[in-house]
Amino acid sequence: GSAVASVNVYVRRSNGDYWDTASWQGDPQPLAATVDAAWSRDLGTIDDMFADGEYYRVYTEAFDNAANSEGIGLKAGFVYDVKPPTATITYPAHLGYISPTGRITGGSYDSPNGIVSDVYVVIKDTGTGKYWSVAGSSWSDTSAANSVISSGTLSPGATWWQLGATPWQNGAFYDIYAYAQDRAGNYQVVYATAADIKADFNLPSSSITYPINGADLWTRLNSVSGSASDAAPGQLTTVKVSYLKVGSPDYYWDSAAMAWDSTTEIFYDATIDGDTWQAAGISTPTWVRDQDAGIIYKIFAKAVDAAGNEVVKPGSPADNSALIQIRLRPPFALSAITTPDTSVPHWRPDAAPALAGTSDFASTVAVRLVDYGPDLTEGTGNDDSVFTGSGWVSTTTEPSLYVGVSVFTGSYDSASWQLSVAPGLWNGNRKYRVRSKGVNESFPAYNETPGPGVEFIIDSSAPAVAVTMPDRAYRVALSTLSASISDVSPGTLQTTYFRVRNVESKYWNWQASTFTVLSYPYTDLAPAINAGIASYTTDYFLTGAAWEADKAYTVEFQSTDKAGNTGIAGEVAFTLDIASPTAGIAVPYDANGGGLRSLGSISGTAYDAWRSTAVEVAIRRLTGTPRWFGGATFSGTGETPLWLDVKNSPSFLSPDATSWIYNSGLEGQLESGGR
Ligand SMILES: [Ca+2]
Ligand SMILES: [Ca+2]
Ligand SMILES: [Ca+2]
Ligand SMILES: [Ca+2]
Repeated sequence: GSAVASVNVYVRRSNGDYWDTASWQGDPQPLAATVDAAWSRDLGTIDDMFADGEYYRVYTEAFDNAANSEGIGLKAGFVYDVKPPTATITYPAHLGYISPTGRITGGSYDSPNGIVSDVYVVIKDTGTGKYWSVAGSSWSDTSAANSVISSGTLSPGATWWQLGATPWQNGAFYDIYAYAQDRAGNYQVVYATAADIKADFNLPSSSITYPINGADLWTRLNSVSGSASDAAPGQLTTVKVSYLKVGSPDYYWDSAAMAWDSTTEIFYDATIDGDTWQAAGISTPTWVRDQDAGIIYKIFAKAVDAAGNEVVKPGSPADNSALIQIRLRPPFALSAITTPDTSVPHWRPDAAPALAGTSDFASTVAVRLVDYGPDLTEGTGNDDSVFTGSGWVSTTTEPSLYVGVSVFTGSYDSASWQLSVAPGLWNGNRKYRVRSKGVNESFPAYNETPGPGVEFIIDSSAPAVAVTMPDRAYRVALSTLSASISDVSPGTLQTTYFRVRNVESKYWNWQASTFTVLSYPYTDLAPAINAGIASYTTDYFLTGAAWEADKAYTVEFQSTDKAGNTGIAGEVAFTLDIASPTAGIAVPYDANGGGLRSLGSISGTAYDAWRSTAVEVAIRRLTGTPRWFGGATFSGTGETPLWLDVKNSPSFLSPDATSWIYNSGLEGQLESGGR
């Protein structure tokens, strides 16, 4: 073809707009280039004509002298990048530690569509003030920026990097800086810094102190503990523990599977406290210990320091080392009783709970339940009996009988049990002892030796109670409430009270000192109990201030024993008869003052607001020396009447003493003409 005569240049941004030397336009904008050996075109100098990170394309169209076009072709593309990239240091940590083989590692980033081209790392020994030069493989007085491209790795996406150099000296301190460069040549201005990095080449140490190496254990093993440390300036960070069950083959404990099934070693973090550590709970395995000869386990506790140095696993177990070996045998079965508790509870036979407890390392639990017999004393009287599950037999016949529990739930490692006794099988008013024995049915040699057990009482009868004061329906005073009270041994009284109710159904309230509505505990009058007598008094009773004349009251009394049996006394009503009764004489009646020819009896009436209980008469002869009739003769001298009770036969007193007749040999003692 012929020579190029002219060239048009097109500059297009990512949204399809074209640059016209002053602004972006939607339509193609041919910009005529200067054509020489090469072409060129000034695009104008407008601020912000390019956006950071945006991709631009350059097209050209050339024409020859005949104005033939070669067509528009994409000739170039570029990212306009004016923002610096960034790098960060992820290892070693700021103020942290580095191990002998530790390599400085970090991340890098440039805002799209920029790309990080390299990361430079400066390593300063703060003790000597010198800088490490990877290229020179030496420490120098001048700062050296070491390229990860030259010596290290930059990931394909330029987002991760690592410097290959490890110029560390044990015990030295370093400051490390890193900065990134992008492909447009922009540099990170503010360097990433990891300062005061301590080089720690010294391995930490750890040892297992419990259990001790070579231990042969029948007991539970809930935790492993030991000590660990790291020499300054190093710092202990973790203690990792692995567990190996020796067998054919050996397996490591795998807590994810909750099984001894791993052929690779798996570590669990212990809890560190100063120079000691403990592995417990989730960080300890579920020990298998189902062989009489025991099972061998190896435990390795590996301390790790902040620089990542780790304890090297010893070749064989040794005392006070990081690797021990122990033998775990089946533990002795163990049981406990939770019901009854140790307070010697009292239960009613119909309300007695099931005997209950727990067990460890037991396939079941057996129980010995002994009734002390009527003498209420264990081991005496030849009257003790032991529960068979359906009844009772003499302990002499069955000196070591244990019965199986009725409920056993849980596992060999941890279970709960119950023994239910039907209410009708209990012997009432007796004292009992229950003992439990954890049983390992596979290895009876590991059965529990039972402990002393726990006592309790079955109380089948309510307290016997009866009100003894007030003792009759009418009283001129009531200073004290009394009742008889008893409970059959070994029952024990627990809550006993009187209540006094008035006709308005209100109760004597010891706090308010008046009658109120029922108000616990103030209307319960707790008596003193002594030798089977319950008595209660208060100043208001003693003075009578509590009582209103001629009013009726009812006394209630009850007592509940420790087992909850309640005895309720019959209610006793009484009336305070404080006003005096009146009595009238109907016979003798000397209507005209002329005297009487005979007087076989004296009779009359009596009246009281409430019922009277007695009438007494006194008869005095006024002629001669005045004398009172004594029942047989006029024998009483002096002024004090001789009162004669009308009730004495052959006299007559009506019910409620409203009418009466005194007839007791008076006739023969009356003198004619006498008065
Ligand atoms: Ca950039
Ligand atoms: Ca160390
Ligand atoms: Ca006994
Ligand atoms: Ca009782």
